[in-house]
Amino acid sequence: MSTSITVQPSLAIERVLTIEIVRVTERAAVAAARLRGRGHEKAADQAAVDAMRRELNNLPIDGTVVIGEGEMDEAPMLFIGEKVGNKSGPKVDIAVDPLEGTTLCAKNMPGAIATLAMAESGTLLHAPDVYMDKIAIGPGYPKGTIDLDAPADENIRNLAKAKGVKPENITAILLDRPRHADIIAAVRKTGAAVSLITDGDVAGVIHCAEMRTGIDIYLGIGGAPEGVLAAAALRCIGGQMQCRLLLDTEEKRERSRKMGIKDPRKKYEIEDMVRGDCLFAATGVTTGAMLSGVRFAKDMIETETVVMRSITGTVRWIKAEHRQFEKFHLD
Ligand code: VTB
Repeated sequence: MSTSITVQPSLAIERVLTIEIVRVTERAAVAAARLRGRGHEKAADQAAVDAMRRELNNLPIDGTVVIGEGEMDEAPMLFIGEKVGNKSGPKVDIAVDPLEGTTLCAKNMPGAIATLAMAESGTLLHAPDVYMDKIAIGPGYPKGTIDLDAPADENIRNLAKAKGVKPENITAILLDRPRHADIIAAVRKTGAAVSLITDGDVAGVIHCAEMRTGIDIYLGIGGAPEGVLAAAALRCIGGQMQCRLLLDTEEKRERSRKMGIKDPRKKYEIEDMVRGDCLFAATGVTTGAMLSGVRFAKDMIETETVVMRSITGTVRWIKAEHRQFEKFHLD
């Protein structure tokens, strides 16, 4: 009788990629971090894009960017549809946000990250760069605890009930935008607390699944690409999320039709946005609630990355000390 374990080749490759993608977000984060606090959003973003693209092209994958920096004609690097990788591995979809929180980086404020998600080919939602209405909570609650179409106060009360606490013990996180005034008022009326962020709602959604952040629920409107990235993270660590694209003009509906969106009013669950197994990685650029930012020492660069894998639900927090930092200087 054989005791050997058969590992499906595709899974073995994917496991290796877990570590490979850490290098990709690390490089992007270091490149952006060099431009922290310089007031140049575009320059920091471009540095992150260039570094991420270079590293992606070294990976043993046959990858296609499905969420990227824009359409081919407007973004020369990591555009939607761009092929990345050295083609020696599996066909994968890739969602990237080389610098999530460009303003946070330019102003050296907390919470800028370099992030990407990778999934089996054909399984990531091709979300256009439009707004998306989102609601998310962490793992451990019965399905149906939240509903994107229910009023915010009802969601807060249902979540409190499911958690076994009073609404006063619930904290909601939202982007600090005038468009959220009504939701914020409704949440506060229940007695719950509101935590406001200026940017960076990929991390905002993930905070709901991290006990130590004290965040229970994400509410409000953010970017659709960021929504798919956050859904990939929740697919790995658990939680519930519902989203709807905000396609309020014919131009946006047409653009999304071209990207394969059939029903413009569809309410997406995590499994609709990330239809297969996935990996998610994020490296801190500036220090935030989730990750430490890049630290430049005299002869070392330190990074912190979180990397997740949906097949096993494993979450790794990787603190790296980079000593061959002349390589990074070349970026
Ligand atoms: C969010 C946030 C991003 O865009 O998606 C937000 O995660 C939504 O757009 O970091 P508005 O800024 O227009 O509200 C960012 O803030 C990036 O601009």
